[in-house]
Parts: sequence; C-alpha cells; structure tokens
Amino acid sequence: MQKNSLIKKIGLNRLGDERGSLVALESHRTIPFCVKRVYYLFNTTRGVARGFHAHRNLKQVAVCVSGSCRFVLDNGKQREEVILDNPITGLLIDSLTWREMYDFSSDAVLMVLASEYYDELDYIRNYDEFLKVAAL
Ligand code: T46
Repeated sequence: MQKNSLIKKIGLNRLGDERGSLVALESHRTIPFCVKRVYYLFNTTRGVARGFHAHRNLKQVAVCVSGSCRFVLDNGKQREEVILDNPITGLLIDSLTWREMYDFSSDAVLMVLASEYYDELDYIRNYDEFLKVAAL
C-alpha cells in the first residue's frame, strides 16, 4: 500500500478449526466505528456497475464474503482501484470518498458495515457536486 493510499484494508482474523472458518466483527475493535447498519449486495447482474456516489458523513467497511468485485475510490484528488476477493479483508471507505463498484463475480456477496442508519440526504450522487464539497 502506498503511504497516502486511499485503499485502507483491514485484515480480519480468521478463527475456526477443522470444521471451518469464522470471522467476528466488533464495533470499535475490528471495525473502527460503531456499526449501526449492515447490508449486503448479491445476485448482481453481470456487467453492472454500482455506487457512483460519495457520503457526507458515513464511514463504511466493505467485505466481499463470497466471490469478488472491484472498487474504485476517489477523494477528488486521487483515484485508486482495489479488488476484494476474500472474506478476511475489509476495505475502509471514509466519508467524502467517491466509490464505484465493478466486475462482480456471479457468486459475489458484498457485505457492508456502516456507521449510520440509511439516510438518502447523506448521499452525493453528482460527481461535480462531490468535487466541490471535497474541496471545502
Ligand atoms: C455504498 C455502496 C457500497 C436502502 O433502502 N437502505 C440501505 O441501507 C441501502 C444501502 C440502500 N437502500 C436502498 C436505496 C436504493 O433504492 O436500496 C437501493 C439501492 O441502493 P444504491 O443504489 O445506493 O446501491 P449502491 O450499490 O449504488 O450503493 C450501496 C450503498 O447505498 C452505498 O452507501 O457505499 O453500496
């Protein structure tokens, strides 16, 4: 990872035994905020791209618990890409970060832990507006 990279990965501890693996996620321990909401994307149509927005205040950690997908993160100055393809890596997505998600495998399940309840007013869905807010 570059020194000032936008790609901040969180290594998740794989627990388990001969029966299989288990990962536990805890607020303020593994996840650097209080988790108020969890959602997951699955059954994503082949070739589709999602996201194309930033959040004003929301922080999130995304984990591709099955399959793979590609994230583009952009803070208005830098744009970087990362592939999520395992259930033991979380991607921390800070507020005021534009995100786009591509290349979902047919078995992809993208789980996201969020610091706030759902609020459409927190979304910035226009890239030019995002650039203005990010520059403040
Ligand atoms: C994000 C990326 C990674 C709700 O009603 N509640 C929710 O908690 C969420 C996340 C979405 N919705 C509704 C809003 C839309 O009608 O579900 C529909 C799909 O949401 P959206 O088009 O925002 O989905 P994505 O995949 O573009 O973005 C989602 C999250 O919304 C977003 O916060 O960071 O995944």
